Order: sequence, then structure tokens, then C-alpha cells
Amino acid sequence: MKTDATAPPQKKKAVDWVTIRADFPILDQEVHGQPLIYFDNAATTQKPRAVLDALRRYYERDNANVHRGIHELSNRATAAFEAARVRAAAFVNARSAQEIIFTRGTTESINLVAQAWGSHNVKAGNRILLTEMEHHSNIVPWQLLAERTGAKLVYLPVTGDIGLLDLSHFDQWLAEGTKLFAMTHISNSLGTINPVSELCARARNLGITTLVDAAQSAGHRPLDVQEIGCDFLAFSGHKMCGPTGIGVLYGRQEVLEEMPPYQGGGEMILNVDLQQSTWKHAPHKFEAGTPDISGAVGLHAAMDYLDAIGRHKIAAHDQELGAYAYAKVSRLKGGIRLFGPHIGRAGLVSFLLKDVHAHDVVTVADQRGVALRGGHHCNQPLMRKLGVESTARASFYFYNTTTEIDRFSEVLGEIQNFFGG
Ligand code: 7TS
Repeated sequence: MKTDATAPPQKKKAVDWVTIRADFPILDQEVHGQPLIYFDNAATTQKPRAVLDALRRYYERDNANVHRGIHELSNRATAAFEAARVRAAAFVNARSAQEIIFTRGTTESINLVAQAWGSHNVKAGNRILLTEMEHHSNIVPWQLLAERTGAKLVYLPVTGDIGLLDLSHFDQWLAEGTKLFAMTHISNSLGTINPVSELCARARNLGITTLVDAAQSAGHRPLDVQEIGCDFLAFSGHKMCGPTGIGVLYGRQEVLEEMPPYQGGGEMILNVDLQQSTWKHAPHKFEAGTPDISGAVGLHAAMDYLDAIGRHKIAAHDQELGAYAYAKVSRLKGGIRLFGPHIGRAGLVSFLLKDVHAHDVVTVADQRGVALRGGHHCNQPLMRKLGVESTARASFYFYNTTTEIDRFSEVLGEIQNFFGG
């Protein structure tokens, strides 16, 4: 199936972003008496009517448990669940739907790999290579694996506030007994877009298994796992217009088949005896228990929705918003420290105002209807590297506007005046 990921960029028709914004009922409200400006999209995105309708339709017409019954509703629920798997395979251009495992989200996808693949393949003395810009969910599961196996974690450095990976000794890092290289595609704190295809190719040449954390990229740009050349890729439905509680782990079929199960229970077995059991093939052997069926249905609707807009167009719009915001806030007079690359950044800005704590920025912005996030963004090692405890962050999605960014920048000016004066 031809996906948006492999289609040439669609240049012809300009997108009417204002009409698209009207698909999101939640955005049309006031908070503290001010129009809501939702700039916390890296944490979770809002849901369009198409997704809300799909969830309602599923529960009103088709709800039943999957894979077990032979009655009509169970068949419909199973068909809807498996259709979502086929859709997810097309969304990332996997070779087959067998390479798609449904999980609770990026975090569970990475834990699944660390547990099932890691325990089978990683031994004492092996190295796991990460980067200093990883989210905790791409650090802690590997720490648990390292504790169990005696493996060692090593980190590709980040080049300070500019937030790029320092690749000067990359081949050396890879050469030294490294079993797995796991990296984020887009940093949730810096907005850095890592060259994952190039990094995976260099690791693959040395026989190293690769995992890409696509939590911040899956809903923002085309993704093609064959072009990236990774063994695993993880993402969350809720960061791309889908429901919370559903995510995807893509795994290359040959790698999945060799992995033991992740959790045990119903749905994943062929036969159970009192002392031992046998498993289904991937992906089912990794999906114990009743899955998030409605979540998969909602995710299916979200993927259709994003591709109807066009992910190339979403990526271009994202970068425009990111660049506009970066330029706008860097002109603020009262002193602002910006994190992440100057150009080629994703649609977010991470910053600190001089002498104002990030939490104060977020609290005052909230009073003016602007939803930001302040804290370590689950990047404590990165924060330490940058020499800060926290940053304030505004993260955009395609339904945000430059007018909202203008207001956000004005609010930052007011905050500077308030705390500076
Ligand atoms: N990886 C990255 C790069 C992320 O940004 C996040 C969540 C995760 C993994 C975990 O995703 P989950 O869906 O399993 O929770 N990032 C954020 C954030 O930046 N603010 O809140 C959550």
C-alpha cells in the first residue's frame, strides 16, 4: 500500500489551517476568562472530531472482545483492531502488519524491547549506546536491563545549548562492544531533529541493533522504517491526535520472531499446559490480555486524519511555527536563554527568562489562557548537562497559529516586566 511516507511532497493545494483548527472542539474555549492557547502539544495533542466520532461509533455499534468470539460483534471488533494494525504498518511503511505490536505507548514499547529483546541478547560487558537528550523512557528501561545483565550504558554527548548530537567520536562509540543504539528522533526539550537514517545506517554496518524513539515525530512528519533502516521504532497515539493508552512498537520481523514474549496471559498463547505453554507468532505473542481495542480504532482514525492533511504539509507548517516562535521570543528585551538549534528545529521552543523560574512563567501564562509546560520534561540528565533544573516550553501543532504565538510572546514580555519590575 502506498503511504504518505513514500509519496512525493504535495505542493499543489495550500492547506486551510483555520478550517482544520475547527475540527478540534476543545480549542474553542476560554480558560481563566481568556481564549485558550494550547501550547503543550509535546505532552499530548488534542483530538479532532473524526477521532472522537470513531470512538463513539465503535462503542455504540461494535464493542466486544477480540480474537475470542465467533459472534458478529466480536468479529467486527477483531476486524477493526486488525485493520488498525494494517493501517499502522502503512503509516510507517513497515513490510507487513506482523511487524506492528500495539502497546500502551512509547514507554511501554521501549520497555518491551528492553525486556524481551534485551534479556535475550544483552550480556555482561556489552554496551548500550544512548544519547544525552533521551527522555527518561529511553533511559530507565535500559538501566533496569543493565542492572539485570551487567551491561554498561554509554551516552553520545549533546553540544550544549545548541542541542545537537556531538558525532565526532560516533564510530568509536559504536565499535566498542555496543549491542544496541537507541536514540530519539526529535528531542522533546530541544526541538532537535536527529539524522536517524544516517545514524541507523552507521550502526547497522557494524551489526548493531537500533531503536528509534519517534514519540515526537510520528504525528509531525512522514516516517518510513525501511528508509530509516531501524530494527525498532516506538510511538504514542496520544501525541498524534489519537487517544491515550495506545501506542505502537514497530519491530523488524526477523528480530521479533527471535524474541521471547514480554508478558504472559491470554491472547498470546497457542497452547497452555499446567507446566508450560507455547506462543503465537509475532505480533500476537507480545500482546497478552485484552488489548486497547477502542484505542486502536481511534488511532486508525487519527492516522487517516493526519494523512488526509498530508504529513509533509504538517512537517512544513510545524517548522514554520517553530521558526516564527524562535525568532519572535529571541527578540524579547529582558533576557531570554533559548535551548536547541537555531535552524532546522521542530515546532517547539524551550527557554528560560532571566531571573524568573520556569514554574512562575507557566503559572502566570496559565492565568492568561496560555498552556505551557515547565520542568525537566523527563530529561533530567540533559538538564544537568545544560546546567539548569528546568526550562519553560511552548510546543506547537498544526492547529496553532502565528497569532497565538504573537500573544504568547506578549505574555512573556508581561512576565518579564512583572518579575523584573
Ligand atoms: N519519548 C519522548 C521523546 C517523549 O517526548 C515522550 C513523552 C516519551 C518518550 C514518552 O511517551 P509516553 O506517551 O509513553 O508517555 N514526552 C512528554 C513531554 O515532553 N511532556 O510530557 C510527556
